[in-house]
Amino acid sequence: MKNYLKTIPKIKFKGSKSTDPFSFRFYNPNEVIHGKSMKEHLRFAMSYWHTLCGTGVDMFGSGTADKSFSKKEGTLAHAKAKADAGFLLMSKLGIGFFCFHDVDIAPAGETLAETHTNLDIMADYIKEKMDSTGIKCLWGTANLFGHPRFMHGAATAPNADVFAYAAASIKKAIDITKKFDGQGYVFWGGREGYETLLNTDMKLELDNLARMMHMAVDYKNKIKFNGPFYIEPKPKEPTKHQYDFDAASTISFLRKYGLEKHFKLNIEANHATLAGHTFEHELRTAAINDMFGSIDANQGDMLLGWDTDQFPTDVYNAVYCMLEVIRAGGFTTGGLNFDAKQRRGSYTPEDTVIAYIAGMDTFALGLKIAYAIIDDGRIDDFVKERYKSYTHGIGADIVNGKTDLEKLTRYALSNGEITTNTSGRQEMLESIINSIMFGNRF
Ligand code: XUL
Ligand code: CO
Repeated sequence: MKNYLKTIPKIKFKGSKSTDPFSFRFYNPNEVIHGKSMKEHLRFAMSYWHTLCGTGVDMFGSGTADKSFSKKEGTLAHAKAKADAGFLLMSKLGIGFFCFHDVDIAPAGETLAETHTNLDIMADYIKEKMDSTGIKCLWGTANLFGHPRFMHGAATAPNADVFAYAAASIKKAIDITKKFDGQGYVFWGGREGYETLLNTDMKLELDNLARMMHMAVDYKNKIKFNGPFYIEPKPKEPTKHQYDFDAASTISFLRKYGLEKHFKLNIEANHATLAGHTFEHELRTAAINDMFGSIDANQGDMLLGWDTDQFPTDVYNAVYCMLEVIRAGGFTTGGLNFDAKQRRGSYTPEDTVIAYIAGMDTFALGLKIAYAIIDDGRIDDFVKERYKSYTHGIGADIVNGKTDLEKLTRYALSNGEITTNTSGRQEMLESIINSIMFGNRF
């Protein structure tokens, strides 16, 4: 640990012409954009798991990155060294938040009681670091998918003892998140899904998932944990069919079981594309249902069918994402958590810093360009104009609930055939985006 990031300076904004790999080119934390600093708009968070625990292990080979921080893995000394490394990294990058799973921060014990003791020791240790640095917790969660006990699921496991174990883990993770004054708490149903209906009682599994969520809501209210609960949709991986498939199916689940008031969504870019949606589609779906909460910022690889969790460097995606965030009113309790890992071959601590800089610069561009698009006004004006038939006449009657099928039939009969429709002008709109993005450059 003592040499970790020793040669890396505190990362500063040096402007777009900077060739220093250890500088921000676009992210200028204190620059005010539309009344708020970039730091306040973007609310970046470090993912504890990828950054401090992930070594790059895959099914073809062992890890390439050393995350021992000079300590024996699986010990409390190692857990403390990871925390030291994480807070040093966040301080160097000026990242204000972190996100964690229970298993990321403390080693598992021989028993559940011992695991809880380890978690308490590490929660005290991390809390001190938070207090001395001012770094906050964006959200916490329980890992209910990694250990073999969760092979058939957690809240949706066929074994009630597993359900109870998962409940104990959720309770403990909420307790720790509250101790950290976390801004929210995430449920990602890692193994809440199934492989085949031949062995699955889907109705009981979904009912049980809802029972667990209701118990969590009751507990949250009991201990006065103020942050929202988030569900993070994902369509597949690790299970073939995950119950929280995408934003729409998650919202439908929440509504069916009367949970919608207690939850918002944590939308992850790579999960959206795995579901066959764009990132912005998922964000819009959350927002129009009053469930926009937080974001796991990363990107997938369109040629690969799994969750590659790459650091986001695609500026178009960041622009379309930030347009949705701004239109949803910006982040309140949420933020941009880099649920992202550097590639297996980019294995050094310097690569971690460079990867975060790349992601932060990409979202700084996304923020600035999204506001430029809004200020330009052509896109919003076009959409407004496209739907103007609903602002008067029969359209206004439809919107205001003043029509029925018979009235509309009389209208359609008297109106005659529809011979023209206005153009959707997709290519024009796409080239407006390009001209806003690159117009000043050439
Ligand atoms: C998995 C994933 C998780 C959640 C938290 O794809 O995104 O890391 O963000 O459990
Ligand atoms: Co995630």
